[in-house]
Amino acid sequence: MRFGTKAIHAGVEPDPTTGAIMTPIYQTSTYVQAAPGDHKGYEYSRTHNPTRTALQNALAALENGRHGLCFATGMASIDAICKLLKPGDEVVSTNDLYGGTYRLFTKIFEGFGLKFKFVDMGDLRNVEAAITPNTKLIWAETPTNPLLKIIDIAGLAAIAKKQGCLLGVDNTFASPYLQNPLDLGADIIMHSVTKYLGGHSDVVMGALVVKDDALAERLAFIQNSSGATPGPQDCFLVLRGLKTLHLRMQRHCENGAVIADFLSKHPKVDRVYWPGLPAHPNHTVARAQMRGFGGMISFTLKGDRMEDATRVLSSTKLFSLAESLGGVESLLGHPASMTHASIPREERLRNGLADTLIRLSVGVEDAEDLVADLAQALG
Ligand code: P1T
Repeated sequence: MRFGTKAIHAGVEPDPTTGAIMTPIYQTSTYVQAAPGDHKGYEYSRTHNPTRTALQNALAALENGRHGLCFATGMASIDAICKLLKPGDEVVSTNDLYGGTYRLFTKIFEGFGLKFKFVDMGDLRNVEAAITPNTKLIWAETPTNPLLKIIDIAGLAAIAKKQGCLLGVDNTFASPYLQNPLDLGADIIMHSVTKYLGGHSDVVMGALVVKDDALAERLAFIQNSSGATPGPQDCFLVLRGLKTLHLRMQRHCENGAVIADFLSKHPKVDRVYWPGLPAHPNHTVARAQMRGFGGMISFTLKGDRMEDATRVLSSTKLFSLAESLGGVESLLGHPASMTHASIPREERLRNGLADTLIRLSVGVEDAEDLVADLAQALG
């Protein structure tokens, strides 16, 4: 099955009791048993829920995995991965990553004895240099949030295999439409489902997809034990969103290309970060491992003045100033004060995240209108 067909059909069967073509919202906490242990595969909705099962199967199919696991938020899914580890274990993570992930690693799990090293994964020698016998997980986001760096997943997988550790990839910015990390050798894919998979800015959710049965069993144990699972109504909304994932992503990519081109030529714009630009430092890797370049773009203004950035951030009419990304409507954000405020300023600056950086989540509106909006805000 090709991607668009899978987006519509994979994991979803007509409801066995009525034939309903759309998976019902099984709004129930528990399931009646005929005798102790005599049930239809469902006992309690923290552990299993039919609406969630359909979504988990759909996500596994879209990522070419065998098992999908949904969580209440993207952060809860990364939290579950960290719970695979034990005190003394080390994680080598990319240094450009979502601020909430950095916060979870440094403010929660360091306190439980895990050790995190943040390195620039643009050069894989930095990863090799950070590895010790205690390294149990390599954690990558690609494209990274918010600098849109592209990391060579197959190269990382070779390092992880040599070390005998897990490779986890946050595939939120790409979505399975643009890239499938399991096919490139990753062990775990993570998604903030909140973003492109949900696609309509009406759900907060996370997911993991894996191939390995034993790893899936351990993660399902953590999912059930820690209990950060999503409700059936949210699972239904994401099942509905998935049916147009391929159509939305096509338009996100087309609009992304138009806006990256517009910004690159604008006299007031300094740097444009979008992996589809031939001048992007990781463009070759992006071409090799992605099927398109997506709708996330960051940029800075000439002169690097905060008041200029603030004026742009406050002047758009179609791009709404808000956290999050991946919905049908265009958003713009200021990472330094919003999504990445939990990373200390010196560390942000060291990693190339300027105070004046503006991040766009380009939606699926008409590109001409989006360009006109940015033109008036920059003007
Ligand atoms: O918000 P939540 O569903 O818990 O997902 C966290 C998360 C994980 N990974 C990446 C790459 C993310 O971008 C996010 C959430 N990001 C934003 C809210 C944002 O605006 O960048």
